[in-house]
Amino acid sequence: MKRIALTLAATLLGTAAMAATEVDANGDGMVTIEEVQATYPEVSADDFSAMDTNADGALDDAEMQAAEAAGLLKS
Ligand SMILES: [Ca+2]
Ligand SMILES: [Ca+2]
Repeated sequence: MKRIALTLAATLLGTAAMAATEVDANGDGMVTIEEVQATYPEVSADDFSAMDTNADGALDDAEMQAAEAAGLLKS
């Protein structure tokens, strides 16, 4: 049961996790300003601060999703 639940969760989260993993160069699950700017050079420190809604200095999946939804990250 546990394995099935984890597989389902991974499937459901798979799409949401894609955005962050593309930008997360070192794969630690958090996206720093350096990693954002490597993919989106036009993102300024102010833009990054606006995306980092919990102000921990890095973007998690939820913050990446919110930034994309808000149009702050344009590929
Ligand atoms: Ca990272
Ligand atoms: Ca954050």
